[in-house]
Amino acid sequence: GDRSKYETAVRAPVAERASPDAFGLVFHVNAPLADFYGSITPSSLHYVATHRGAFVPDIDPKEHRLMIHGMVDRPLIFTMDELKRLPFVTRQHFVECAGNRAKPTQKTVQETHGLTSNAEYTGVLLSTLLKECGVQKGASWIVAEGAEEIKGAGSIPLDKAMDDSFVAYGQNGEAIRPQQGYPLRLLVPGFEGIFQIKHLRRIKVVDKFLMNYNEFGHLRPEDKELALGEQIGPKSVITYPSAGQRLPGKGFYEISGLAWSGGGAVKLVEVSTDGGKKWNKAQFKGTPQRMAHTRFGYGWNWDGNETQLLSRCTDEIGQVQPLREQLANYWNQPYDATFAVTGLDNSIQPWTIARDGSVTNGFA
Ligand SMILES: Nc1nc2c(c(=O)[nH]1)N[C@H]1C(S)=C(S)[C@@H](COP(=O)(O)O)O[C@H]1N2
Ligand SMILES: [Mo]
Repeated sequence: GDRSKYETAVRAPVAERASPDAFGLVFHVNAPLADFYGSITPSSLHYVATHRGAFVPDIDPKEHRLMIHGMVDRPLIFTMDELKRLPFVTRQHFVECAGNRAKPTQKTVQETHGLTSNAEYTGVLLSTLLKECGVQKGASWIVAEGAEEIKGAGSIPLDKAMDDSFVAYGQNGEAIRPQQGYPLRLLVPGFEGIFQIKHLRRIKVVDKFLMNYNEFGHLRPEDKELALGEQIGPKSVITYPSAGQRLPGKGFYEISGLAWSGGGAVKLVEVSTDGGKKWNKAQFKGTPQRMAHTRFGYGWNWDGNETQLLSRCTDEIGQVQPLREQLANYWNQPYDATFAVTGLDNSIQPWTIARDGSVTNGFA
């Protein structure tokens, strides 16, 4: 059934562009992270991102095909029914757009971090399909393509395709919804959102990195560096309390938030309630999954004074979420209010708590 009429959380278009616009095009739409419990994003509230405002295609699953060709011994075309006969996996993964970055002007966690969501997906490992086709010696990359007029093709290293990538037809227990790629989407766990190709219809196996639609921001000198640059770094954000909310008074609050990393499972989340002087170990609510959001909590007694709340994620390969100052330092830029993060922004988000309990963006 429908949710209670008292529950009003909705997705909201990014500030830069109305959605749908005058032509009915849907651009990037943020998920209301502050209204989520646990770690699964309900499908109806999953963020949506499209290439240049692509229309969501109306695809009849009976007509849909996935073609695998290129450097393979047996090029194959799969129907949806054929895919569903094969061994499947069910795994939780996050998707995050490279455009998910906090700016000083943003007023809620939906605006600062709403271009990520997490769901349980069901589908067939790409390795199962690729082995069926017989990948030829010398192959090193795949190109994957969606079915809309803007195909959004992307190059993915063959090692990643053979490791944990899969083609998903299920999301949160039902068929993937049209905005998320019905009837079939590619999941490349931990890579930035643009590689999670929706409405997947074609995979070509090739022997070098190829320039595609998706590669406009990924020109790097060397294959390995290029592939690693597409992996989301360790990241976390406190969703309660977060900007736009107001604490009714001093006393106990369980701080709650989400942590994730493209490098694997979250190993540690620390919370600071004094602007970063002391870091305290947060508690996981459930077992952290690889490349998936993990819900964390930390019990806090607010004394009623002004302070800042921060969270910091460390993943299983030892990567630590940086402060914005550290990112500026890394990119050799001065750190001030005008600093905009180069590349993917996984910096620590500060929330300022005022004496009246109001919570605001610490970058403001
Ligand atoms: N076919 C297709 N795949 C696509 C896109 C698209 O517009 N078309 N958008 C990409 C972008 S930019 C992102 S961030 C993710 C967003 O996934 P979501 O809309 O399910 O959140 O899908 C990627 N895959
Ligand atoms: Mo994106």
